Amino acid sequence: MFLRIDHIGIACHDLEAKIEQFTTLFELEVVTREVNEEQGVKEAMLRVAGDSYIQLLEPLSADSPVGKFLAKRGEGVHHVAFGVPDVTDAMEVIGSRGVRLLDEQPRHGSMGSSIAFLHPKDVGGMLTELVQAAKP
Ligand code: V0V
Ligand code: CO
Repeated sequence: MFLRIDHIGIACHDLEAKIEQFTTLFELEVVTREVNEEQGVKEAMLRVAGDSYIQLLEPLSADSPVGKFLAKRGEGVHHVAFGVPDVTDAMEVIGSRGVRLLDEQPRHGSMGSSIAFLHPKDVGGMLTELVQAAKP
């Protein structure tokens, strides 16, 4: 069902400072920087290898998902995203197995992808994202 770990999302207070730290420390390349109003984030994708990334996330507001997470838990791993061939198919199959979907339909994600989230309480406490990459 999964093609790869697409990205690990890390919540932070200051995106530019975290980019500076990660690029220096791990010699990672910044592939994109985007603002996603719907998800309430300013984010950057740093390539680890192939199609696997670290996604650094700064909230646009305190009442966004990442803003609430930071207030409650502080900086750290916010979600894990898996690549899937077809996000709608994956949502249907996983949903039919009793996992709560946080999105009724796919949403716009980083780099033109289509994404959907699964409830962390149904997946071992891990907020899980499904990612269908944009067509090349
Ligand atoms: C909350 N909980 C988490 C969690 N956030 N557990 C693990 N990882 C997280 N990130 C736990 C929380 O501690 C509660 O457990 C329980 O889930 C319910 O949380 P809550 O605080 O009552 O509810 P909210 O309002 O904070 O909502 C949490 C959810 C929300 C996960 C439902 O954040 C959401 O819908 N997220 C999906 C969208 C999102 O995260 N977008 C930002 C990334 P206890 O304390 O009751 O035991 S955008 C992105 O990745 C993009 C654009 C991309 O990849 O392209
Ligand atoms: Co993500």
